[in-house]
Amino acid sequence: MVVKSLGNGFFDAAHTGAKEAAGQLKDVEIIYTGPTTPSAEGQIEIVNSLISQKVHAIVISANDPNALVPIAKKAMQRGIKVVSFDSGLAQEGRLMQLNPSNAELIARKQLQMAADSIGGAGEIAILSASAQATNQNIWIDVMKSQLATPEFSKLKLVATTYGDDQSDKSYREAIGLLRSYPNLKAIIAPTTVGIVAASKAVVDENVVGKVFVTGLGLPSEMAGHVKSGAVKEFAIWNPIDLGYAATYAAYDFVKGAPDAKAGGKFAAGRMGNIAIDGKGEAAMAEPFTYNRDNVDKFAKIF
Ligand code: RAM
Repeated sequence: MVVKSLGNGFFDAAHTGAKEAAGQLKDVEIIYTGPTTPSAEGQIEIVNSLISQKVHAIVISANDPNALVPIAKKAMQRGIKVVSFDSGLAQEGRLMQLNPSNAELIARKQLQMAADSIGGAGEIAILSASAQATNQNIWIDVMKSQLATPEFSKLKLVATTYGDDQSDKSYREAIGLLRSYPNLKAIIAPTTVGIVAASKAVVDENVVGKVFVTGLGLPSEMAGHVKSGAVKEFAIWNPIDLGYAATYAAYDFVKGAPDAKAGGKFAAGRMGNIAIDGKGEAAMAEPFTYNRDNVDKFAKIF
């Protein structure tokens, strides 16, 4: 399992799910790895060494949809089954991409939460992960097209910045947004690292109640910020289930399961069968919303 970067609680939770799957499948050993910062170069080096180690499968959340394709192809030529999850590889670089949910739903949910937090109108900014991240860029594109629809026409996107899924850089970017845009009303951070940093910035700049943060976060990392008032609500899918299902998908490819192909399905243990569409993509459940009423309960899980 190659993740965007180490030290990210989201991927630690995915790793927990991968280990659960390995425990059930018995003949699976998980090597959990990733670069220290989310770069394609770092992942290329890691994939190269996994090819030398002759692993059977690589389950990767990619820092760039295209830059990793040549190395992923090299792995597949050597018989290694490459499955991307969370942040996808371009179609030619993998056998399957496991999306947490549908991009449309994820994007709309975040705009809806932002709109609800600020009474439907005002300036908003996006604080994303790294600039090449496949998943965040897809969601941002959908958010931008949704902003043109009547439902969200009173939200004005004034800036999109990148904190690289690093706490310190994300924090600095959030402070920059707050100072550059005095009329800013909401920051949408479609990243679990960014949403924590943006919430802290809102508290430190004394703008709780004036600027609201929302986006995708882990209940365990966000409970305090819901209480501080920096965040009214945020969303996420279950990252444990995502790592679990991705591991099961890779297993079916390694074992040559006849349905493990575009247009087929894979068996995801306790999650049942998951369909793979014609482009080799599969999607899991809808993102779930967290607020003051339920955040503490889920904070114990992920
Ligand atoms: C961060 C990563 C990950 C993304 C979540 C929501 O942890 O960028 O790829 O899916 O946020």
